[in-house]
Amino acid sequence: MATDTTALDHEVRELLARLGVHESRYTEGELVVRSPITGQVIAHVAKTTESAARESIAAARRAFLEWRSVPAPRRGELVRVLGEELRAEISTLGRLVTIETGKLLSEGFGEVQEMIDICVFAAGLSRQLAGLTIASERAHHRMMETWHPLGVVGVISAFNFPVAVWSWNAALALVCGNAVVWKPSEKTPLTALATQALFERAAVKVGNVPAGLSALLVGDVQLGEMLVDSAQVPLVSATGSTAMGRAVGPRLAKRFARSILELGGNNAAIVCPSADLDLALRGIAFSAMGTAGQRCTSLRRLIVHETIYDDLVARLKRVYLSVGVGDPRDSGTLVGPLIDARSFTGMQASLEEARGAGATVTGGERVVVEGAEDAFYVRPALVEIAEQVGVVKRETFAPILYVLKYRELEEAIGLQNDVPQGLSSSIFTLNVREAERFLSATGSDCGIANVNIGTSGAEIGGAFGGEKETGGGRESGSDAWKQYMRRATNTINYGTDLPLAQGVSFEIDQ
Ligand code: UN1
Repeated sequence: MATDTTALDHEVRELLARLGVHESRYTEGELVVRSPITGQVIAHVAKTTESAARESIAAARRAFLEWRSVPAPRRGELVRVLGEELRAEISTLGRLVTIETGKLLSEGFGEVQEMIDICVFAAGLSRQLAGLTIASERAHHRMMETWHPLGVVGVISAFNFPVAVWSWNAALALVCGNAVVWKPSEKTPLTALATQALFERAAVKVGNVPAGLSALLVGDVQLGEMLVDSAQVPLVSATGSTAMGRAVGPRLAKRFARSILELGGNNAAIVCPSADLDLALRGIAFSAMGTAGQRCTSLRRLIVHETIYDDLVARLKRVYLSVGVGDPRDSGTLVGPLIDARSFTGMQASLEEARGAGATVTGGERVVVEGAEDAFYVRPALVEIAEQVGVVKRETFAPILYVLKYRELEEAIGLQNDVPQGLSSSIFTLNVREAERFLSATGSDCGIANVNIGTSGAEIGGAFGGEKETGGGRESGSDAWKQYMRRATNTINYGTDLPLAQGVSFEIDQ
């Protein structure tokens, strides 16, 4: 397999120009951007200075003060038009996602589709930001909840979903009446610049959108820290490693700011004796090898019943040894590159540790792609291991699938839950008792629990996030929007008396 390196930076220029990003933004800066497809430099992006970042946050605050008074359905119109802009550019932005992250083209397009989906959801939601009316214990009184805009929402996103995660937060935050300041991963500033340009295009089309309502901070960790520490930012939504969350969470808590944390996952699937193995195999393959194992929802542990273990593992090995590894733009490829050298080293270290614990490893070695010698392609690794030792309990952001054997469902659920993370999980079974047990209070302890599908590839309609070291945050669908608003409880007296709650008496002479 050969990859044409010369065409890549040329194509990046064309895509960015079409998406409305001015050349000076990506040719003259000090932030060096590489494509994991070839490892070659594709852009030099200007970093946001600290004073410019401060000004962006202040401008977002000013924009919020106007935006909060715009009726929510009109705010929804901006998000609807943003969705249209994304739809018009799905192949352009999708391709740029592929070039910048190394994910397959269908996944690059899928990521933009996920942005469109959340825009549609949020536009509808803009007419349904509804609060409860609650029965009052007092005569001629009414109680209700009103949801008000919150302020400037900070978004810190990771390289692997460089734009979709922003959109989950931004689409909701904007219809809820907030401004958004975004610090994307320093590995993926180009797709962020393009998304910001599309936002600006939508804002011009809609008209009367306050300047600075959505802003981008490009650069290092210090810029994210400015969001975390700014008194003008009441909520920060941060996606990344558990280590990042450990740094960010307490700093936000210290100033009583809100956080939505989406941190590490260590997702498992249980395969029961009754499972449809053809279906399970496809579900496992996509979740474990898709996006080269670089989703927070990637399948990392497989817990297989002893009676089907040999059959399933033999079939999985064939898939692992034959799956197409290479340029994600090629139609024969299912596994693209790792994001960088560090990721490769981390993967090899975990495999070494597993071998030391007696594991049998299939795959996992570097794959050299002609013309892409500076890139890091690997054959995905299937690791048979007897016990859930330390390395299995850690998240390695690479395509490693640990396979464990079980006898009783109880034991399988125990293994599934016995890790510090709690994002996604699934069970493959045709037995309704097993499925329902897995979904019950004594089953999976994760934020996402599926039956007969893999752990990754969630739709936007549900709340997305997980428990324990995954951070507890929920983004995207369901009622996640409530986190982007502040709740006021209102009690209204439309009578002529003033009865006090709980029967309290307080009579004054008048
Ligand atoms: C992530 O990896 O950070 O459920 C997000 C999924 C995608 C989102 C993943 N819809 O796999």
